Amino acid sequence: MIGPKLIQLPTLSDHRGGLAFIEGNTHIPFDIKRVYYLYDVPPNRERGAHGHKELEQILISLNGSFEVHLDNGSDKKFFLLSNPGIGLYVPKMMWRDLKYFTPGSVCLVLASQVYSEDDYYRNYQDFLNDCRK
Ligand code: T46
Repeated sequence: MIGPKLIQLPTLSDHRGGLAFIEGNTHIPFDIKRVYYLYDVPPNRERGAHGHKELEQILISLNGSFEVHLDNGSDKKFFLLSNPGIGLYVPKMMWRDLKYFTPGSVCLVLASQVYSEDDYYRNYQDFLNDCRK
């Protein structure tokens, strides 16, 4: 199974500023079926606290920074995202907690599936049980 990893996205920069672009199945390992973003996260608030059965995602900090804590049921890793030219690939079967959002930060998410509540583990023990199957 491919683990979580940082992906350097193509970026162009000149005197007018920066531009980054992403093509599904070229720069990231899936077709993009959904895009959403997290913003206006109040200080000390956390997002996530769930896992996904099939969903794969790329998380990008468009502004500010935040931490993404990942847990596959046996190993834990965390990533500080602060660069709009870098995406974090999060594979399926990964519990995630997003925390320490700085004021004004924006988290862009590219997802491999449309939204489905059936794909979520909202209970950590259920997630662990399925990881160990
Ligand atoms: C993830 C992190 C990074 C929808 O109706 N459609 C959507 O596409 C999404 C993402 C959410 N929702 C609904 C489901 C809930 O009623 O919006 C509500 C809040 O969702 P949730 O509490 O899951 O939001 P986060 O920020 O904790 O988690 C989200 C994603 O759900 C999750 O897949 O990896 O962002």
